[in-house]
Formats: sequence, C-alpha cells, structure tokens
Amino acid sequence: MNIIDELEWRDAINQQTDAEGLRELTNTKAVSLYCGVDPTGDSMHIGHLIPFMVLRRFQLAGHRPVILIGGATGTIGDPSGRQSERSLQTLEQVQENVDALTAQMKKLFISEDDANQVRLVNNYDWTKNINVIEFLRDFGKNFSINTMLSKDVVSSRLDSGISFTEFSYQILQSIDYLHLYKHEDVQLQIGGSDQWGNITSGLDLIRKKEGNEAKAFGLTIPLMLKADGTKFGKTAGGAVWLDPKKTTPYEFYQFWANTDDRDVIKYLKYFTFLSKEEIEALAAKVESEPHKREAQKALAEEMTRFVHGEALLEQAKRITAALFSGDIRSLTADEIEEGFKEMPTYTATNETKNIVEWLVDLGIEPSKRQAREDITKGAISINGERVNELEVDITAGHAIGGKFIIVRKGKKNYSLVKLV
Ligand code: 545
Repeated sequence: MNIIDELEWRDAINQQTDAEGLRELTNTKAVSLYCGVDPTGDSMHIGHLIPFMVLRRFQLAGHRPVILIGGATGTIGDPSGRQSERSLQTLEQVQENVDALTAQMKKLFISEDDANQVRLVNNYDWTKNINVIEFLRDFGKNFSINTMLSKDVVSSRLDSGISFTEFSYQILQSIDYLHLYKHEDVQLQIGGSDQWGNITSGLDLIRKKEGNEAKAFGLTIPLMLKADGTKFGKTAGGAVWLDPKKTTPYEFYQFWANTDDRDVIKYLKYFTFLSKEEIEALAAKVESEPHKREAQKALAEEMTRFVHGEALLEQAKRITAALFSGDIRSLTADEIEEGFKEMPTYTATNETKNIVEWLVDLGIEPSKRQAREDITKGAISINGERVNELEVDITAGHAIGGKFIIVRKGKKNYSLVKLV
C-alpha cells in the first residue's frame, strides 16, 4: 500500500497542499521529510507524539525522516493555537529542554536496525549566524505582512495583542524548511493541524527563492477527538507524558487500557503499527466480545512497548494483574510504588499495633466499631490476604520491601501505607 493510501485508511490526514503530487512523488522515490518540535518543555506527551509516529510510518515505507529540534525557534515559542503571549524561557532552560527532547527522540526513533536512519537536526545551527540585515533583506523581503496577518495564528491575536517576536515566528520555521529543502533534500513537512500556517508559509518561501516549479509539499494530521467530546490525552492527573518520571509506565498502560469501545479502533489505526488485517480482527472482537477488551489490551501493549520497551511493559502488566487478582505479595516495593501512585496514601511508624487500632489511627476506618465490623465480615485484606480476626497485630514484618503495607477494604478500595 502506498504510504498516502495507508495514512488515509488510518484517518491520519487533515490537509495536504497537493494530494495528487505527493502521492506520485512517494510512489517514485524515497522522499526526505521532516517534522519539528520546540524545546518549550522537557518531555513530549502523547499528543505531541502523533506526527512523529506518522514520520515513522513514512520511514517504514522506505522514506527518509528528519526530526528537527527547535533550538532556535524554542527560544521564541510558536504562537499557533495560543490565546496569549508566552513568557520567554531563559537560554539555559531552552538548552536543558533541547537535551531532554533529543534524548527522548533518540530513544524512541533511532535504532541501529533501521535501514534508512532518522536524521536529527537542530535549527539553532543555521539560524544562529543570520544577522539582522540578512534576515530583513534575504528573508523578510519575501514575506507579505498582508499574508502573515491573514494567518489564523496572527489574526486570532489581533485583539488581544501579539509581539513582533511571536509574529515573526513563522519566518523562522519557513527558513528551516527552505534550509532543509536546499541542503537535506527535504520535500515534505508534516505536523499537527495547528502547523498548517507555518508549513504553507515555508512552501511560499521555497517557491519565491527556488522558483515556482520547486517540488515541496505539506501535510497535516488531524487533532484526535474522543467519542464523549472530552479532550484526548488527558487524565485526572493531567497530560499523559512520555517521560516515565512524569507518567509511570503502569499509568501509561492504564491510560490506553481504559479506552472507550467507541474510540479504541480509531486509536489502534492512528497510533499503532499493527496492520490493517490485525486491526480489523480486533474490531470484530470489539463487536462480538467487548467484555474481553482485547482491542484495548492490544493498544495498551503496543503503545507501552513502543514508548517504554518490553521490560517496563511486562512490569506494567504484572502490576495490573496483581491489582486485579489481589495478589499483592508478588509485587516488589518499586512496583507497588508505581501501581499505587494515585491511590490514597497514609504514613505509619513501624511500631506493632493491633489491627483495629492501626486502621483507626491511620484514618482508613472511621471508628473502632466500623473496623471490627469490616474485619469480621471479611472486607479487610492486608497485602492481599484477608484478615478475619480482631486479635491480629500489624508489625514491621508486614511491610513489603520494608516499606509498604497495602490495605484493601471491600472489593476495590486500596490504600497504600508507607512506613517511616
Ligand atoms: C519548529 C521549527 C520547524 C518546524 C516545527 C517546529 C515546531 C512547531 C511546534 N510544534 C509543536 C511543539 O510543541 C511543543 C512540544 C513540547 C515538548 O510548535 N512550530 O513543538 C507540536 N509538535 C508536534 C505537532 C503538534 C505541534 O511538536 O506538530 O501539532 C502537536 O501535535 O503543536 O522548522
């Protein structure tokens, strides 16, 4: 299947500058293409990942991806999709983020096994030496203020205001595309739908400088929408980050595993590298036996493996299974910390105490009477083992890895007790 046909099947195309031309080009040669990211933070979240997954699809189809890290553009910040002016980051902050994002990109997209390697570039390299006269004469002269004002990014800010700095952002991104077109043979820029204005302004610059027959293209990817109308990629705890310190692999796995039946096939097409046949088989399962949630499991596995690797995927699955079966003892202290991050947490000292008193002192039970009742009816488990007697003592020996005791009240109410 041609890559454009594949993207169409996956519903991964929003706009294209020349659909026919791009289909033909991708059929006749290995095309170099790029997507950029600005170091405005130290990690991407799953929303940022989308166009880079598309970049990888091009790579798997034999094309040549370039990932651009915006060391220059990141010092300004893209006004696209924003209602208000950004505050500038310090140059040290930008550099730290460049380093963090470069490492993240390398981990995700660079593998020695790939025949056509990803190239990583930083626009600071060709932007830092442009002086102001050159900027205005060689580049500025090719931009019409009228056209710039008409772009969404700028027109939507005319009331609230926009600085000359942010207004000029599109020129910097255009210089990048021109540079990569001339020096790296890049003929396609892709990005999320918010990047349409920047991408087309780059194409205008290329045509002005290199002639109208210059063969260069733009393609954007739609924003992901959820069936229930809420914003994609957000959980109660905020965005779903790729950095395991911000979103643990277990939480990451759970995010995908909790996908609504109405969204899961859409996500499988959009995010995973599973084939059309595999996804169609999973779609049939959603219809015939939705309770098994096989499509959700496949999605969670594919995504967690892609972002965190096989070992952390296995760990996320072990935590999931232990929480489901109640077999807490099989987990290590690290796994408990990860799996119980979002659950109510209490701290206790390691002195020995009767369980009734212990539960009440911690605040897990409101009263001794309630604690006794729950224990007698078998509703309380410690580390996955039901406690039926009132005369049990909780000691330091209960702490898994010397650190954690897990209390379960009823079927699903877990609490994490940390010993200090
Ligand atoms: C800079 C110079 C270029 C080409 C592109 C750029 C970056 C671009 C931009 N992209 C967004 C971005 O977000 C910050 C991430 C923080 C870690 O601002 N002007 O850098 C997002 N991008 C991915 C998608 C996007 C876009 O990285 O394109 O649409 C989100 O899905 O918002 O020469």
